[in-house]
Amino acid sequence: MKKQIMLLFSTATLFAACGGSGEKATSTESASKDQTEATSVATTELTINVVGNTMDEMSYDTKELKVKAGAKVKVNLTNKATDAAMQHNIVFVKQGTEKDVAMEGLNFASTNYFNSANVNVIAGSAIATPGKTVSVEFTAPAAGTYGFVCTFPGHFMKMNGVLIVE
Ligand SMILES: [Cu+2]
Repeated sequence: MKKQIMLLFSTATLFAACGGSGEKATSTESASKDQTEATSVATTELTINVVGNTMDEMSYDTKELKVKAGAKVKVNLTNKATDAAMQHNIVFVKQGTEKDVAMEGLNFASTNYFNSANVNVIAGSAIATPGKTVSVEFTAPAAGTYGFVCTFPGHFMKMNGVLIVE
C-alpha cells in the first residue's frame, strides 16, 4: 500500500517537472530574441501583474504603460492567480487591432495564442501560468498610442490596455 502511494506521488512530481520545464523553454525563447542587441542601450524595465482568479475577476493591474520612442523595453508579466485555468500573456499591438489579433490567435495555440508575423503585432510574451513571470523585449515604436492585450482564448475583452510611446 505504501509503495503504491509513493509511486503515485513520484508520477505527479514528474508531471509537474515536465510542465515547468516546458514552459521555461518557451519564455526563454521569447526573452532571448533581443538579448544580443540589448548590450549598449539601457533597457527600460516595466512590471505588470495579472490579478484575479476567475474569468470575471481577471485583470491587468495597470491599464497603461509608458515608454520613450526607440527605447529598449523589457516588460515582465507576473500571473498572480492560483487557479490553474488562469493563463495569460501580454501582446503589444497597433491600437484597435486587439480583438483581431486575439481572434487570429485562436489558431496559434502552439505559439502562445498570437501570430508574431501579423503586421499589427509589435511583440508578445509567452503564456504565464499561475505564479509565473514571463518577459517580452522589444524596441519601442514611434511616438503614439498602442494597445496591449491578453490573447489567451476569451480574455481580450477584460484584459487590455494602452502603451503610450512618448
Ligand atoms: Cu489572460
